[in-house]
Amino acid sequence: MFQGSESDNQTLCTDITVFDDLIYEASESFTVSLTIAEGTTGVGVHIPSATITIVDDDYLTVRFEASSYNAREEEEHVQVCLKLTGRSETMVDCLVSTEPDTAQQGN
Ligand SMILES: [Ca+2]
Ligand SMILES: [Ca+2]
Repeated sequence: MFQGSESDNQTLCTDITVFDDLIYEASESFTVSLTIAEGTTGVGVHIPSATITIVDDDYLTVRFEASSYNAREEEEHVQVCLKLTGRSETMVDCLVSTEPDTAQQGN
């Protein structure tokens, strides 16, 4: 509630609670609106609504589970594993590919 004052301009602020989570997600927004209390006269509303955007502060990391793997020739394949750290509300698509010109003879 604005108090009576001789000043031409007063500012009144209110806090709206925003909950922090641990999920990687897109920014979210909602609208707040302003109305004048019933029975108040002679007061106009210039900007009747405002948009609040909650900017996500969470992130994900993806990595190989190990930095090296051993492959036995007779098994004809090697399994490499990825590790995702963090929670996401959407699918995380990853691509594993071989790097050209990195094959070397062992020691
Ligand atoms: Ca967070
Ligand atoms: Ca979040």
